[in-house]
Amino acid sequence: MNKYLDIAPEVKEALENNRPVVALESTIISHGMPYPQNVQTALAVEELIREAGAVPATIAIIGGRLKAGLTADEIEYLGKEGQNVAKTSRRDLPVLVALGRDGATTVATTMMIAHMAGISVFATGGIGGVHRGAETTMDISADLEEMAQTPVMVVCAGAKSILDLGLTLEYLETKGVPVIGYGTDELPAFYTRTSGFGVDYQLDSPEDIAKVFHARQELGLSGGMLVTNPVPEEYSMDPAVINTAIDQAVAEAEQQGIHGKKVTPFLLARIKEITGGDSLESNIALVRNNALLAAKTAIELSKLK
Ligand code: PSU
Ligand code: MN
Repeated sequence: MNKYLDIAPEVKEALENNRPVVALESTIISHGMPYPQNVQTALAVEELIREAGAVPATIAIIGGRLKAGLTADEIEYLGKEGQNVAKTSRRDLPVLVALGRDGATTVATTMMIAHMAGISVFATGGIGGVHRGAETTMDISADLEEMAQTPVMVVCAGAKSILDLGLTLEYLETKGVPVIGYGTDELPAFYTRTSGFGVDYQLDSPEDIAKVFHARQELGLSGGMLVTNPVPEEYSMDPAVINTAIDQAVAEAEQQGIHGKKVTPFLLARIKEITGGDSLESNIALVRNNALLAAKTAIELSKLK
């Protein structure tokens, strides 16, 4: 085992006995939602996964230690500190480990640490991707490169149109990452169930998702798989409202010269403000929905191993 990694006892026991485990990220806690909803959501999602019959493993870096599985106190700490905790992508890992610092893990680093721990299913809200205007800014999230090399399944609600969804799909195709629609043949756009872009494959059961991922593992293919799960109907937002808010936020980011790792948190926070907080309710509902699908899929996957 990696000497920098701590696996929580409950998670370790589940992994040793081939019981289903679902990884969860922490950037969504520190940078993706306001306090206290971030902590409430993180704890509720863990509970939901337990009720479904799997074990949750929220991932972060605490005092330079890579953690697979956090205590409620650690989740509370990450939520309360918010933006004070470093948003940690692949390039930041060695720095935080060497200097003993804290970090909130993005999709990329959560995949890395999940894989080190032996966890193959991970639930989140949305992933990073190719940003609008990337042809000049070259802003492409490290999440995509991680999907290309690390064998973890990521269950998300598609991608927000703060990204260029078409280019994001092209990138994933080039890198050999299967994009699955759960019960849909269209890529969901996070707050809304449709985007106008098709996915590679529609699968209609956790069992089929598990079978595809298992085959990918047995074939020895590198990289992960993206499962996109539409936000529940009753929580989906009016496309006109959300798209206007996104366009405004993207324009402001450009005017203010926001770049690098600040772009995504800036856009998420502005969208929340512009929609008067309406987007938060939908955000929480889709994270819960993804956690449940991930738990069911992890259960099916454990039957195949
Ligand atoms: N998209 C969301 N909510 C989030 C993120 C993305 O809807 O919280 C976070 C995730 O942790 C993701 C990260 O991995 O932002 C991507 O950041 P960047 O675009 O800087 O790679
Ligand atoms: Mn970026």
